[in-house]
Amino acid sequence: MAVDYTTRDGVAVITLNNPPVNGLGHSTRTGIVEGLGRANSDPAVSAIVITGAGKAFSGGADITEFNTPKATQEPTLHTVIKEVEKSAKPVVAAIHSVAMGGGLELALGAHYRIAAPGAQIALPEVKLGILPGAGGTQRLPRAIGLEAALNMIVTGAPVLSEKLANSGPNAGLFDAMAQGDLLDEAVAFARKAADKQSPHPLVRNRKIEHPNAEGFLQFSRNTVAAMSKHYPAPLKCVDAIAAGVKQGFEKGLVFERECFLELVQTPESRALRHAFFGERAASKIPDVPSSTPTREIQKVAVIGAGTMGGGITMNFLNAGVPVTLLETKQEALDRGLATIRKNYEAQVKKGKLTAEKLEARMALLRTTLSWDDLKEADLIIEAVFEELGVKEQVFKRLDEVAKPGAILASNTSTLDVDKIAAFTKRPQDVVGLHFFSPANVMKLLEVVRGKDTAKDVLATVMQIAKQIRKTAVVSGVCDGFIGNRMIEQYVRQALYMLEEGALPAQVDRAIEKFGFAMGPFRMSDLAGNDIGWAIRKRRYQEKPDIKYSKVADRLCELGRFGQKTGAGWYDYKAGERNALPSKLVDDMIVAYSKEVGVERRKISDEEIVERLVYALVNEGAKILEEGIASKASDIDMVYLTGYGFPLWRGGPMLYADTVGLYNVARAIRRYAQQPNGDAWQIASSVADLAGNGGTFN
Ligand code: T1G
Repeated sequence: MAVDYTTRDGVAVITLNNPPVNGLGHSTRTGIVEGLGRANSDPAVSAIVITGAGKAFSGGADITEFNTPKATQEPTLHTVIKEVEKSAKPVVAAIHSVAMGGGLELALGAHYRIAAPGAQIALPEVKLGILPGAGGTQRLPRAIGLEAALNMIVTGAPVLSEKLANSGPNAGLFDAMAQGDLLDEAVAFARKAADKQSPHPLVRNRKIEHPNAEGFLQFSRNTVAAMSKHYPAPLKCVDAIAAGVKQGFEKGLVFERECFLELVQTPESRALRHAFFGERAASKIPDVPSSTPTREIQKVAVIGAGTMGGGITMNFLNAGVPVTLLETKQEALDRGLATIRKNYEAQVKKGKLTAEKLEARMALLRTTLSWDDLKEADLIIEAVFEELGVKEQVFKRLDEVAKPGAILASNTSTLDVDKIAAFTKRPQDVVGLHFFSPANVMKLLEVVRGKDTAKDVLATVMQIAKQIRKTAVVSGVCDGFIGNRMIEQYVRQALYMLEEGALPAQVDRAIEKFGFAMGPFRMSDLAGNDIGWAIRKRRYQEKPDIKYSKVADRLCELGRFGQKTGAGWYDYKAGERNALPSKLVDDMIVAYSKEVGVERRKISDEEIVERLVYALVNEGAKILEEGIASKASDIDMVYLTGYGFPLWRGGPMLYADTVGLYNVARAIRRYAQQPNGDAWQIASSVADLAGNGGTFN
């Protein structure tokens, strides 16, 4: 049973014991109800304490049970909370560390609550695309007041327990804050409560005090509607709270339940839950057990103080890890240092960083021109010029200088990590750490595992990634790893569609309406069209048999590299960044179609979205088949955190599951019959899953 029961000084102590976060799964819920029954029928017991073992009071309902029979199997959380409220003997919730979601709702059903300071208190359901489904929208406003409760529920943001003690118009959430041992104080509190006359106080009986509830709720509805365009849950939170204010507790509870059942089925909620678990699953590498010992990383060195090297350095400084930054020339070092300082100063200006924190971070940074200063480093990351010869020099030098056991990482985005590892006598210590620009902002980190990369190296870099707050996804060695290999097919389709009849602004508008942060052409103008040009030229050499549209080369031959040259696929006014459709480019595209003899036709937005997104899905499926990625959710995490794929759609692979692989396969087969159809070699797993009704996730 996921609950322990003991008695102490005539007080029953019910301890939730369902690691890792005391999720309120069916066995935990059953244990609580049985504990309450036992306590109430034991004459030697005068009061009851509910508390949590381990690192949380409770992290809420067990999300893994959602949309399974267990989620609604009695005793449901509603039943548990009703049993708590009905208990003749006073129930005290003793909260430490974390009380979230259903965990907080359980505590709201208790007669009294006592908390240790520093506990994270939240109703984060909205972040999973649902809303508190066990009375949170009805009890929390009665505990801490309408405005504070609505804010917590709509944002899902945690609040520290000490901020919720006896405060606000409704006497606050906690009856006491523990000064010493939480359980001792909770038992003592419970014994005193037992002396009080029953019935013991219930949050549900409190009134919601507000001078103008209707006006506040209307204002909230307008504000929330404006900021939650693609997500239905936040507005439902407001509606459920409003129902309780207007129609009373019981009716509010019924309405909350209806909203919950509606939201938990939505694709948005499925996507958000998928991302929640996908983020955590990414750090688990199938053949690297979580018990794998990790190497101590105290000192980091970065080679190259350019845009990437500087951004990478900042990640470690932000996590309090000292960095030695190596360059070949003093002016490059000075420039890099100045850029890092400027980035921090911008944060200070925005109030996101204090001046003293800025200096503390800069104090962790040492710069040097001498390779000898790297010999103490535990982890060395090179971010030098993206050319194999340059990497060879760097890794040969590192092999001489770095101490045994140092992890040698390359920030390469396109080169073969196995080739780089082979430049050293210690390939087992070499790994790819592919940061995404700007490296101090983008959450995604592709960890590229060479064939010789040691398991403890992988375990170590996954741990470091968590420390620097990155979403790390392990990729095998292939051209472009996971993200760039897929985006290449996406761009290929985008260029073909220009040739066949579309124009840049239409393609971008269609995919941005689908939800991408930026379409392929605006993105290319931002990153620099010359970057793709260089990669294509290499590709033409390496894979002469693969056909590409040359329309992008025509653009580059005009020197139109994008924002950095003031013109690319779009025109840009001097010093401005908004993309203006360019007649010159559109005419060039039309002329190009004629040159290659392609009859231009009207291409629908639907076709644009299908060809761009299914190009990702199809390549992602091949990446899974080849074992480059170990799970579909890893591919989704790459696209959600590194490529601006809309979070409410859960990533390309989950989106394909949602559309249905049967339909994805049909569309791919249709496009394979069209001009440029040779790009559509359907992945065998897509064909198989389409045939047997399977899904990626
Ligand atoms: N259900 C199932 N598993 C959970 C879980 C949950 N609620 N919360 C965490 N886990 C797993 C997680 O997947 C990971 O698993 C491990 O616990 C450690 O998590 C009726 C319906 C609680 C602040 O949204 O915010 O209640 O990878 O790495 O950094 O109204 O987990 O080890 O196998 O995040 O210390 C509402 C979600 C649920 C809270 C702890 N509750 N969890 O953070 O550890 S819906 C939430 C968190 C609900 C009611 C509704 C965090 C945490 P694994 P972790 P952490």
